[in-house]
Amino acid sequence: MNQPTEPELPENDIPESVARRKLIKSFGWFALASAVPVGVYEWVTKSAGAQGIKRPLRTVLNANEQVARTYFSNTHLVPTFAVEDAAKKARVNGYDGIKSPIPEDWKLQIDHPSGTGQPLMLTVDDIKALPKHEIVYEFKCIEGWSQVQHWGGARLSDFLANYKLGTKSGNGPNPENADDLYKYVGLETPDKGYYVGIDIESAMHPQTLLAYELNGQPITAPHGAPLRLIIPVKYGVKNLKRIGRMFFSDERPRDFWAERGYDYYVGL
Ligand SMILES: Nc1nc2c(c(=O)[nH]1)N[C@H]1C(S)=C(S)[C@@H](COP(=O)(O)O)O[C@H]1N2
Ligand SMILES: [Mo]
Repeated sequence: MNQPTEPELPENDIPESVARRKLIKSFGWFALASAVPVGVYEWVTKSAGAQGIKRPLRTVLNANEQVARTYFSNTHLVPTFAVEDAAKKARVNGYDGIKSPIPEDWKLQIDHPSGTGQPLMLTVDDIKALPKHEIVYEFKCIEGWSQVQHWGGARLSDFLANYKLGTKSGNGPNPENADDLYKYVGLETPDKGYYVGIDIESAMHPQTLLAYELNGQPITAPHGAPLRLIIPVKYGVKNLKRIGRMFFSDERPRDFWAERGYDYYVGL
């Protein structure tokens, strides 16, 4: 896509081989995806941290697992890879909303759906207190490149369950009452320079993460520190870096690339 000129940040692109580009162009993603073994649901069961969780949280998360399963069967999981298959240096792309330094007082702001009451203000440690999940998968950009990358963070669905978010009742997602969920999650950078809207089903997908780690290390600024969205069922554009604010709505939230002519859902 026609990106504006991007500032040179230290951790920039690894040049991609011409052959790979051609392969992608001629066969599409299917060729790439089918060439590799599929580790279905492995990341769910093998993720670190999920077991040693305190009981009340565990209960909430079990209920949440059911919500995710109501929406998605295993066949809808994206293929996963071995950690060794991940690129040692992940490619960087897109600096909208992250050109200025990370705000020193950064917090994740969650608006109350009702529009009343104080927003929730959370730290990265709050996110790290949730079970950690890791995923190694093929990150895909609509510009025509892809890369196997290794991300770590909390499931967005666990986050919503734990903080009772995303519902009209304020009760947290309930498998018996899927209508209670708002239709969309909106995300934007602290400076509002980049923003996306995500359908709630994709947000609740078990592979969707609030990510704070890349290759086992804290995410660097160009990759979206301190916290970004990793949503493997969507193309790169929806994987917003440096989340500042999150909100819920039945109306489609504004979306940076949708406003510039791309499909709103950009699902895989
Ligand atoms: N804040 C912000 N997030 C963003 C973008 C951006 O320009 N600004 N670009 C998107 C696009 S098009 C892609 S492909 C991915 C790239 O993520 P990466 O730089 O970690 O590879 O970030 C997405 N998230
Ligand atoms: Mo992208």
